[in-house]
Parts: sequence; C-alpha cells; structure tokens
Amino acid sequence: MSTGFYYDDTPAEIKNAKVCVLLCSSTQTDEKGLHLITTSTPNGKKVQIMIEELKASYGTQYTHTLISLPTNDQKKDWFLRLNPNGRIPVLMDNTKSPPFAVMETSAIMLYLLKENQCLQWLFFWHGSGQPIEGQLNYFGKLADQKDEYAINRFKKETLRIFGVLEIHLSGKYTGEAREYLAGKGKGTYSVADIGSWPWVSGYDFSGQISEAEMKAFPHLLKWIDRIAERPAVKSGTAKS
Ligand SMILES: N[C@@H](CCC(=O)N[C@@H](CS)C(=O)NCC(=O)O)C(=O)O
Repeated sequence: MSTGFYYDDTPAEIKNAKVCVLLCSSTQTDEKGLHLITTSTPNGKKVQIMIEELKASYGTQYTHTLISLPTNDQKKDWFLRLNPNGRIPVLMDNTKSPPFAVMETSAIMLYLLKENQCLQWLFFWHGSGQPIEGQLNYFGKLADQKDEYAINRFKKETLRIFGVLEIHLSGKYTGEAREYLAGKGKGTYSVADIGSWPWVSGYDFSGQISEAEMKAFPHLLKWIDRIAERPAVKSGTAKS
C-alpha cells in the first residue's frame, strides 16, 4: 500500500532520512536530507566515492541503506517506485516534497552537483538503451552470420528497456501519465526525449521487434507519435 510517496514497506531509514544537505557543516539535524540506496558493486561504488568526496570537500551529509541484490530487494515495488529500472544505486532527496528519486549513476553524480531530472533519462537511454538496441540492430540485421543467442539476448533486453520507459510514461507508480520523459507532472519536451526518440521510434530497424510486440507499450507508442509530430523533428529527420 502506498502512504503518500513511499510505500509502507519502504525501509524507514529511506523515508525518514534526516541529515544536513549540501554544504552544511554540522552533522545530524531535523532537516530532511539525502539518502543513498546502494550496494558495493562497481556502479554503487561510483556514487559512494563521489558523495564521500563531496563530504570531504564540502561537508555534504547523507545517510545510506545497503540493499541485497541476491534477494532481489531492487525488484520490490517500494524500490521500483523509486527506480523503475530495478537497479542500484538510487539517490533520494528528501528535502523535496514529494521526495525526489534520482537513478543512473552519471545522473546521480551530476544531480549532486546540480539538480536536473532530464539528465537521468538522457543517461538512461545513453547507457542502457542505445548500446543494447544497437547490438540488436547489428546481430538482427547487419551481421553476416545469424546468432540466435545474441539476437534473443539483445531483443529481450531491448524490450525490457522499453518496458522501463512504459512504466515511467504510464504513471504506473505515480498515478499520472506523462507526455515527456522529464519534468514535473506530464513532463516537458527536453533533451532526454531528443536523445531517446530516434532509437525508440526506429525499433523495427533490426527486423526483430514486431508491431504486435510493441502493443505492450501503449504509452511509449503515443510518445513516439507525439514527438514525431513536432516540426523540428520532421525537418530534422528528413535529411537523408
Ligand atoms: N546504468 C545503470 C546501471 C546500474 C546497474 O547495472 N546496477 C547493478 C549493480 S552494478 C544492479 O543493480 N544489478 C541488479 C539487477 O540488475 O537486478 C547506472 O549507471 O546506474
């Protein structure tokens, strides 16, 4: 059950994180603060190191929760509400109302320097979407030899990534469907959409993903059509 932004089973230390925020020099206060949900993997360590460097240099205060990947804490509803990609790390900014969740290591690192929701979706596509769909295009269409194992692997992962965008755009965990990837409420057209759209809208290039399979992503399909209608997208894609 949801109790506002967090669920009943969201760990208490995540919901109630109370520390000083950026540039605060004392230790514990009653102010809501930053909370890192992590595990000490390479991606977890990227952000753990970054926030410790900021702590050492600027007095940034934060608390953290280590979750268990083997028991799939990162696939539970309370976690997916914070990061529909189901992967660590996630940075919670409890100074915001409602609290603000940042996913994707590079976006978290930049958020720590400057808040910007569109960066996480730009990086999500850059880091998780295009490398995978690019491999599907190669193995599915361009390679001389057909490797069914590779095709299946990259197709399955491409569809999983489309599912992450579908969760985000559908508002499954927020109750409000979105028109664009970043920004408050329904979102605002941004570089996150521009960075993702050419790849997502070209889902059929590999010849491996059918229109029938894409019906599982109705909000993503509407997003594709919505952006396709923009004059700059039309003129920008007519150059061939
Ligand atoms: N592109 C993501 C990758 C995050 C990622 O792959 N995290 C791994 C740990 S290094 C994870 O949570 N794996 C668990 C899973 O996939 O269920 C980022 O940079 O944040």
